Amino acid sequence: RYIGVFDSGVGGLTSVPYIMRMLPDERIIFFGDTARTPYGSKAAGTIRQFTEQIGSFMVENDVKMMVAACNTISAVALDDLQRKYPHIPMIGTIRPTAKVVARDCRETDRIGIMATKATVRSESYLKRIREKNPGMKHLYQIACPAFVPLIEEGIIDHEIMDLTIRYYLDDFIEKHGIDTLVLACTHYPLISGNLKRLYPGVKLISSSEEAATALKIELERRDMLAGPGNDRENIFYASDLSDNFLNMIRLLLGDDVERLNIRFKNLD
Ligand code: DGN
Repeated sequence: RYIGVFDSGVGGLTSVPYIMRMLPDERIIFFGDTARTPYGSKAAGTIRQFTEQIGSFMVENDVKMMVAACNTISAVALDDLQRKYPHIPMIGTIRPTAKVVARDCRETDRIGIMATKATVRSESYLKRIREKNPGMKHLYQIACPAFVPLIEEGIIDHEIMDLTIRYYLDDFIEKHGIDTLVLACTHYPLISGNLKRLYPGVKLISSSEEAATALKIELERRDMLAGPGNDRENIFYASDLSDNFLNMIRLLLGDDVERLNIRFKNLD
């Protein structure tokens, strides 16, 4: 059976290479809601309704586990989805990433959490990190809503992206003395090169990678790992087979898009 991985757009694709590397025998059904992205600036009720539609598509495909490779969905809608399908284990991005922050950072570290508006509004990261380690006092959030549309347009290695990063982060990092940035949106690993170049002393923690690590731990714990020789192929669905989606697949999974099983799926 497949692992269902989904995002509001192309961002969740950043978890896929990690999953492929860590779990080479697993097969993935990916769904990116590229026709309705971004979710990050939408109302909670809308995000829940869209997530429910993605969930039932995953259930139709009989997935054995789901990964919400999207912080916005994890913050706003994943608990509801898990209640609806209690028999399917679900992994989000926030709990695993918060656990790593609480475990690997010192209490004196000054943590900057970059995310969409919806994730920031939910305060999920603050709650989860403090649940794990109430001693972590220096937690600061910032919503960076302009990153997702620029990334979806492929505007990454360009001064417009650098200026946008500096617009959001220069003062934020300076004012709070940030030494660690949490990429609390699965699109943001795509600008980690820019971030490292602009703020070389700042450590980065990626929610895309932590979701993949959590998936591996959970599959092992539940004894649900696929055996070797799984000859199925990964399937990539999107609600709009846009150039951006294909470019992002090319960027993250290699040039040979023809060889991949890419399909259109409308959830409306
Ligand atoms: N990739 C999504 C996240 O991790 O929150 C955000 C995408 C969006 O809809 N803005």
